[in-house]
Amino acid sequence: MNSDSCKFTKILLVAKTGTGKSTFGNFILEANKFKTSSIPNSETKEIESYIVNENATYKYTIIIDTPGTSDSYGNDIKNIKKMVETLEKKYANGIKSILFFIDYTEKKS
Ligand SMILES: Nc1nc2c(ncn2[C@@H]2O[C@H](COP(=O)(O)OP(=O)(O)O)[C@@H](O)[C@H]2O)c(=O)[nH]1
Ligand SMILES: [Mg+2]
Repeated sequence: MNSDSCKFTKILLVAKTGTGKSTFGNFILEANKFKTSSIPNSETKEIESYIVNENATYKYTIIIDTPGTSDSYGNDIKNIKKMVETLEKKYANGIKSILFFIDYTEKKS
């Protein structure tokens, strides 16, 4: 990876709602930018992104929080389609990394 691509690294956070995507984003940003929720609904409705180390000359990262999958309102397909469209439009030069979150404490039925 050259220094230019480092400068624009983007991390996409993907997971079921309530798994901690927004919390993790805030942790990395060291700021409460993403709204979090303790109740199991879908807090993140739109794709949101913020820049880490905004004032640094090199290696800033845009971290992107997405609407959850297994949405509590049953909007998965709609959300995913919208997410892909928005990613193509807004982040056309590519996402460098995707982080998938899994709640390993959740009971499997
Ligand atoms: N115990 C615990 N709770 C967490 C952790 N990360 C997030 N949470 C809580 O889980 C809930 C959902 O988190 P949120 O970031 O809104 O999830 P999102 O829907 O994936 O964006 C919130 O009440 C958080 O405080 C974690 O690592 N441990
Ligand atoms: Mg969220």
